Amino acid sequence: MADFDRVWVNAHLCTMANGLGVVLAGALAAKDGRIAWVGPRSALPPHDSPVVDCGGAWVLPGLVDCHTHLIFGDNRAGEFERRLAGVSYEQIAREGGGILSTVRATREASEDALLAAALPRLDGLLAEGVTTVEVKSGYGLEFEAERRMLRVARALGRERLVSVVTSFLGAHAVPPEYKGRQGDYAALVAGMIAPLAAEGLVDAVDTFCERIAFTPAETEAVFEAARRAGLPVKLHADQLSDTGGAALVARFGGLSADHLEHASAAGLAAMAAAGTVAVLLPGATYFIREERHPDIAAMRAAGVRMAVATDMNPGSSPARSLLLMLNMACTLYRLTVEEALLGVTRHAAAALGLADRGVLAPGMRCDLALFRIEAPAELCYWLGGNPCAGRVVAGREA
Ligand code: DI6
Ligand code: FE
Repeated sequence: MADFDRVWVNAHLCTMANGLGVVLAGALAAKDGRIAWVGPRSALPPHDSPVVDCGGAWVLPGLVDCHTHLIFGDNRAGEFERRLAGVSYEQIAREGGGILSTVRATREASEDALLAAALPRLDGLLAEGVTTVEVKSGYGLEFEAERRMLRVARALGRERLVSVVTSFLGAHAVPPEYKGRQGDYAALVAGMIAPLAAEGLVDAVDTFCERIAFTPAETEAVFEAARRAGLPVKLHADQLSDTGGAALVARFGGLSADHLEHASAAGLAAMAAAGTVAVLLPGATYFIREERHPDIAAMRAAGVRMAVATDMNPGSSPARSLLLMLNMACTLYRLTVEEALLGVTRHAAAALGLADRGVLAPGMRCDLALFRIEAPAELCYWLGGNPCAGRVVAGREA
């Protein structure tokens, strides 16, 4: 008699084990928070464990949003109106608006206020079946404010049934007090990493390598500090121009390169060789009306794994729905349904360096998302609406 804690039956499975890895009329069993058995219900071993009837729902691995800035003060709806009047995202940034206006609002906010503002944004993702979310700092741009953001990120993981993975993004923009001294600020950011890591606040280090942000040399200085602290790196890379970001993060064996609208084929090939995941952020392409799209054909040809995320932030991608990003990844970037769903499960987990989730297989975390749909394609098809019928996190029903 098999010894399970709980068994889910009457479900169609997207195991994501080999492409979608569909198992019709499937079953899945958990033990100690891990998947103990998965397959066709007809082959389920005898057991006397509690059973959950999924009512014909489709079950995927819990969704992973691998790129968010969901902790921030205020919002930038006013800036949105200015851009509707023709002012560019870059122009606003050069005027000291953009990221820096969110920095001012974030620095003024208390930890409690930041947490209270972030919770409903997180709850919207959880309601869609997200069980792991990456949360970046990057709106503090000074030690205590960056630390406060990372503490709030950790608090989110205590307040909700979700895994929170943090990325330190001190090198997101140059704060006003360092205007004209960008290199000094990059050195300050590099010096923040060890003390923040010593407090257990940092899982990875990210940087915005771009002509309106940090140079490749400054990015390397931050990455060297991450390496000394034993932390993996990832990069906002080649979003508005080709700065060689994709090849740079690949050279550091980085977890991911994110955005990539302007990444070269050589940069993408370097990513493939390094196993660096491409994180596609169609919400940003759409919202700032970037005409250039990431070179999906080159990613496919090079064998780069592709993830899809919200990039939830108040400036370039106020996207609060990971499911809508699935549609945008297919509609804007022409990803297939299989590529898009891998992008929010298995490949998104890889972009966070997590090998214990994103696939329904024995030994993996029992993180599940249940959907009332007739076929997996519906998750990429609908614009709006939420077919999520439930979540399971480490074998616990959320
Ligand atoms: N690239 C982006 O699109 C966001 N950060 C980054 O490095 C923008 C963040 C913001 O505008 O607040
Ligand atoms: Fe981002």
